[in-house]
Amino acid sequence: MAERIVILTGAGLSAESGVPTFRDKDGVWAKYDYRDVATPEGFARDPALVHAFYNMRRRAHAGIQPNAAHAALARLERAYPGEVWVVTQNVDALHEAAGTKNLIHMHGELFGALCTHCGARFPWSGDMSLETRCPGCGKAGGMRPDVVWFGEMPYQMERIGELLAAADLFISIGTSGNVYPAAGFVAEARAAGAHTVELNLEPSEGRLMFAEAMHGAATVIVPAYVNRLLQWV
Ligand code: BV8
Repeated sequence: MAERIVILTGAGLSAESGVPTFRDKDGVWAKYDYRDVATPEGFARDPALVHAFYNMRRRAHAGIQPNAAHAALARLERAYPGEVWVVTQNVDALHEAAGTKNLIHMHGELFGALCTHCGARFPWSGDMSLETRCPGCGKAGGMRPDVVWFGEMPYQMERIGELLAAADLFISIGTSGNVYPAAGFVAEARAAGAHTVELNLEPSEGRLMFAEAMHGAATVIVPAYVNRLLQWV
């Protein structure tokens, strides 16, 4: 029986909650060039466009709910005798809403704000603009979404490395395996001797790295896999 389970999640986990993925045919990057809205250079070039992009996403996320896959992962954490950790690339708040506690947002959080003047962070659910004043230092012109853009270092990488080095089971769910360093976690888990499983709508870029795979919609295959894990406890 696995002692520590580390689960990497991506946009495919939230797709059935109505959150668009990034690289599917009608995904986010089909409508926006990531260099304009998800890089520090894009933010420096046109902050109003980037604020509009994230304001639109915050509003679109306001009414969404976690789905059966998020619920199954929260149930696994509650019922499994070993440690269960979720490392998500997603910036939505659906894992928290489903009850997951051991959670790392490696790409930051849509409902978080960061002041580039004073470094303070705040929960943020409304719109943001260049005129927005920092609740901490009071200055305008420095507030940004607390998300990790391309070329920026993802959060808690040291902690994630520790979790992967001690993982017995690594499960990757709903991610295309395009974005690093997240796409490299399966290799780290394998090197640590973990069993590696991919649960995804279709085989990902990293398909050959996984010892086991189940393909289908997350709301079907994730609860099924969690039931399999819990039947042995
Ligand atoms: C870093 C922001 C180094 C928040 C995101 C050249 C220049 C610059 C950088 C690079 C470069 N070449 C490589 C890099 C590194 C770069 C990278 O990997 N680029 C790729 C594109 C080649 N990575 C970075 O820049 C990272 N930082 O490397 O820093 C560094 C070192 C030292 C010091 C400083 C820095 C930072 C990467 C983070 C970028 N931020 N988002 C936001 O606005 O959301 S990335 C974005 O992609 C999201 O976070 C998303 O989560 C992530 C990954 O995408 P997926 O989640 O996999 O989503 P995708 O649509 O791709 O796939 C969905 C999958 O679900 C599909 O497989 C689909 O089949 C499946 N699916 C769909 N529906 C369902 C389903 N599965 C199940 N059920 C369903 N219903």
